[in-house]
Amino acid sequence: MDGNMPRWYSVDSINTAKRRPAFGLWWLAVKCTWAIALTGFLANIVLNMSGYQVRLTATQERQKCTTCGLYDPAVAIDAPNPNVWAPITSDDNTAIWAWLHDPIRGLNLTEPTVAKINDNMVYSIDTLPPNKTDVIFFLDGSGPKPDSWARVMIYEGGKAEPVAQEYMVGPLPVSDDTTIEPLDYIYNGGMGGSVPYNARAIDVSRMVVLDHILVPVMQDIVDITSTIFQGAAYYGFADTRSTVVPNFGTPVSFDGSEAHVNAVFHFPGSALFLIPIDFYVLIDWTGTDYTQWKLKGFVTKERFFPTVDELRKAYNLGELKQEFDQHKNYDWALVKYQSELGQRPLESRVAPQSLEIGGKRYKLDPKQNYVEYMGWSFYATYTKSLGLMFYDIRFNGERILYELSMQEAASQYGGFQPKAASTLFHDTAFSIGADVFPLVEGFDCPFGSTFWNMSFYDRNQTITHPNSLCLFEHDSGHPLSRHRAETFAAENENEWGFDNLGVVKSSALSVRFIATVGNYDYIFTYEFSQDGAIEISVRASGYLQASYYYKDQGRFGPRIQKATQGPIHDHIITFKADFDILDSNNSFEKTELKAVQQEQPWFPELGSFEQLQLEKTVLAKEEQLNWQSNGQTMYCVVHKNETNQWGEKRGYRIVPGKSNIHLSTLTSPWSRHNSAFLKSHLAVTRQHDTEQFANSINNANLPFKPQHDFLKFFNDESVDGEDLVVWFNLGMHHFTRSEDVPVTLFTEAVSSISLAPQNFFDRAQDGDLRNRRWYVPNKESGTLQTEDYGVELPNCAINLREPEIAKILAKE
Ligand SMILES: *[C@@H]1O[C@H](CO)[C@@H](O)[C@H](O)[C@H]1NC(C)=O
Ligand SMILES: *[C@@H]1O[C@H](CO)[C@@H](O)[C@H](O)[C@H]1NC(C)=O
Ligand SMILES: *[C@@H]1O[C@H](CO)[C@@H](O)[C@H](O)[C@H]1NC(C)=O
Ligand SMILES: *[C@@H]1O[C@H](CO)[C@@H](O)[C@H](O)[C@H]1NC(C)=O
Ligand SMILES: *[C@@H]1O[C@H](CO)[C@@H](O)[C@H](O)[C@H]1NC(C)=O
Ligand SMILES: *[C@@H]1O[C@H](CO)[C@@H](O)[C@H](O)[C@H]1NC(C)=O
Ligand SMILES: [Cu+2]
Repeated sequence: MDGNMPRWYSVDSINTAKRRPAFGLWWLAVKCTWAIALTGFLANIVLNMSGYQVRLTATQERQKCTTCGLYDPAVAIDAPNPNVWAPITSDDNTAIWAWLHDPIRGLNLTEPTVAKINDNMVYSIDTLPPNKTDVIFFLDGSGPKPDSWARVMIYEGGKAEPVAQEYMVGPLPVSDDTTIEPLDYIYNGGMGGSVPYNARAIDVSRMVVLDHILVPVMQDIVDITSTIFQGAAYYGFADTRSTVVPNFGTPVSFDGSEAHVNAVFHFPGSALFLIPIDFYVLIDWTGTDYTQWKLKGFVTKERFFPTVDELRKAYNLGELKQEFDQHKNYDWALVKYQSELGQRPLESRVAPQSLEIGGKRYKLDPKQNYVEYMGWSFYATYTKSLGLMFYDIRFNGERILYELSMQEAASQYGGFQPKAASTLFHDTAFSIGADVFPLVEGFDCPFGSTFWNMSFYDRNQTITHPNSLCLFEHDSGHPLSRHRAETFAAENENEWGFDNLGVVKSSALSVRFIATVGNYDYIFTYEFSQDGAIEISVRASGYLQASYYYKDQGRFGPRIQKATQGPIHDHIITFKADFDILDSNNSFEKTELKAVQQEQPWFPELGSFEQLQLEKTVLAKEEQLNWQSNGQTMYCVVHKNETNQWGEKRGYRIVPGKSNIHLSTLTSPWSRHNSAFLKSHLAVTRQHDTEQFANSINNANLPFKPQHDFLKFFNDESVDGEDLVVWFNLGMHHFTRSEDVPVTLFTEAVSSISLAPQNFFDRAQDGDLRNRRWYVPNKESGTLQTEDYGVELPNCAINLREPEIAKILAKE
């Protein structure tokens, strides 16, 4: 029978159909075992068992045994356009490196491996996305392919007034036409692409030079630290006599005119974040002359000691004795099986899996990072600072989003001590996009997922992170839709007691990566559903940036180990959704569900009574918005005048999911003016090529005088019938708990949001899916008819393969 035709059969044949796969699976299981030993021996086997005849050839046999289709590669396609957002190539990077270092450029660069802080050196090379204005013309066929450009950060420590200066270099590939100019247009803080050197993003070399002051200070008091803190001694970052490791947060400056650092010490090793000691050193490291750097003081036992003398005096008086010893071993803090915790019944069986047993149902152009799936199409790319980004997201060829990208992953901590109290991380400053590593097949992503590499550049070297991005289609865990219909018509009454039953399978394509930024593992998942919705979720696992435990500081978080407190903190992850519902003539509709007093003439006895009613307003100007309490306002991006078949404006709704929050602190000095994008649930702005990013990687150290100020986006421009960008925040108020030990659990540390069609289509996007069942009683025969629409249930064995991580890592 033609697979496209509905297939009808009776209850009897359903039962048969049910038994057959069961038998088939048993048979194949046996065959697969044999196949290993007897390959080639199995031609034309004819088996007759329980009245069923099974005839398979050896080839069919092996296919079914080994793959079930789940390891088959996705169908290859050619993207309709080149990926104009693609990362700059490895060759481009090497050429840019050589070009910049050519003395002709006059940049006076020193190799980073030997550069001192008062030299000029290239700090990073990343991709500068093309302007949307240019790309739209190209996609519409009315403009040329936009040029490719790089953004280059140069630390100019050798200048009289040292700065970190960002440049744009292009067009690429490098040629005689290639130019270098300050990258100013994406920043609105008044200093363009240049920030004071004190505020430059922290890199390892800056931490190493900190030793110029930290080591003498710590050597001076080694008798104190080793006595008070279980042998703690610090002789330098790379000195094997060191028994503790310094750790510090950002910001390290307020406005670039000074630089400071608040270091805390931890016992070393992979779980160091959970085993801090109660010892802090505050340092002023303003400028590039480290002989001028100064000790600001020490903190321990909730007391501040501005000088070594004062610390020593308290020590001699016996006032520094610690109540709790910190763990020095950390076996208990590792993410491995802890046999002393016992075993749960049946847990040694393999866990359920989501597997693409029918073969992959998405198509890929891996060269262009282009994807098609169930009506969806989009391009993917990534940058070192922001990670994965999506462009030109369409459904059935109609554009919904021009861009969907993460803009910042921030966290801010609390505590009565100098480290937690002063920490606001902007993780893009730590190249969150490049903190990606091979995913574990079967655990991070399902067995049989498609894995892509991501590559970044360190100087003129290409660092490839193999298998650091995965794509997979998975079961949604619930049907997409279903209904069991009562008869509701006398003539249709039947002995089955219902009229019909329909149920539709739900699945989605997820694109996922994990960024391990020091202590934390963030898992980002973008899920494209068959109904036209996109869900974006972020989960966090990994170690807390824990604090030392103080008995009287319960207000900053619970005790989670003998000498460790889980400090309260917020995680806020900002996203950009540049909607183009069909084109760029869009509006932002707020639909409020109001309880109103109404009279209706047919209920005279009620007089005025309370009723539900929609109150629709169109956002006139750029604005930062919060979710209304009780979810009573719906936010939609709609086309200004295109309507669906029913005359309703076509649009997409922004549907809050789990933990849609904003930063709790609104005036904290550490996040004063550089974090406005963290401080509302949502924001709507007019798209500008000059407002491409919510943040800048140098902003973290400029809370009082930002390089880029998101608040300045809101300058009363109309957003009605314009090209709109919606910025939204995911996040977690991390109410730390004992269960954050050893690491935070993805199940609870999760935030999500959906973008879902709202009158975009004329009806639900489930009618054309054949992975469904339809049951109808047949009145004449009295049987229940089943329709399966010809989608065959696979009759194959599943041989899962152990992930070959060692092999993947060896290549790295
Ligand atoms: C080049 O930089 C070095 C420091 O790395 C500095 O001493 C020198 O004066 C600079 N040369 C010029 C021409 O600026
Ligand atoms: C983007 O547009 C701005 C003007 O708004 C221009 O200065 C800049 O060079 C353009 N960037 C690229 C990569 O073409
Ligand atoms: C990278 O740069 C170093 C020093 O500048 C040079 O020795 C090396 O050959 C370069 N490597 C490549 C791949 O260009
Ligand atoms: C991914 O990276 C690995 C290791 O560097 C390499 O062997 C493989 O060819 C890469 N895959 C693609 C598609 O580039
Ligand atoms: C957007 O649509 C409105 C309503 O039809 C129309 O008046 C306006 O010209 C359109 N704007 C653009 C930029 O196409
Ligand atoms: C929407 O407005 C644009 C610009 O005025 C016009 O070209 C288009 O035909 C309009 N569409 C509808 C359905 O009215
Ligand atoms: Cu957290």
